[in-house]
Amino acid sequence: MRLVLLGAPGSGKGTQAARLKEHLQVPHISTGDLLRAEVAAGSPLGLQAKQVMARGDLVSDDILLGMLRDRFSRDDTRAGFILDGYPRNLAQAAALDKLLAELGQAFDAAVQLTVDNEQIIERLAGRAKAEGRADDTPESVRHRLNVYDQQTAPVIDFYRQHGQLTVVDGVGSLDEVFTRILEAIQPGHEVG
Ligand code: B4P
Repeated sequence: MRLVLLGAPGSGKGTQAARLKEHLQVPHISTGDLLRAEVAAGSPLGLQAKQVMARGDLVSDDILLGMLRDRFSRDDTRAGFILDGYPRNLAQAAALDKLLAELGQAFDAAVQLTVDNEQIIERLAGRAKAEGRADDTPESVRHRLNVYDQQTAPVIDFYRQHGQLTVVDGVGSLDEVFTRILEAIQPGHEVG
């Protein structure tokens, strides 16, 4: 199974991807996690990304594509993947299509998790308390939501127009949302 998870910051992409990974037995590729690992390692790329991420802006398309290319060069992605956090703008959507075509692959579904902004702000305030992530400050969250509306929402429209979009209600318990995603991507299959 090859899945692309879409949705605003705090919509539950990372949370659900971790569960889907176990269920589908395919790797979870989170561009946010890849970037945070670079920041934690203090690599040149991480140093470049750190401030951009803390502000809630998007890191450059070139850096992201390089990271993604590198990750997809590993054998474990051949059987499938859950891509979380990419693409975040139309240029990245085009780059993903090109990369997958080069690899002779195509994704099965782009799943959008929908959650209203009020609930997103509440969730990320909760994570700020629990984890202290630099980009979960109220100011950065507001900015990330604007960036999402301006740059990522067009990606959703693009996949919708191409008949590749599956919309899933992201509000509810973790189990409820997980079940909805499985029903959407594997209609008729037992969730178990
Ligand atoms: P990401 O790591 O992708 O962060 P995110 O959008 O906040 O989503 P995340 O997956 O972590 O959170 P989730 O919704 O699961 O990106 C961080 C930054 O990295 C970006 O701002 C950007 O700077 C950079 N970046 C990443 N990808 C990039 C790209 N392609 N191009 C350029 N830059 C890029 O969970 C949020 C919270 O909600 C959690 O606390 C969770 O416990 C809670 N939650 C989840 N589901 C819930 C539910 N059903 N009910 C209640 N709470 C729930």
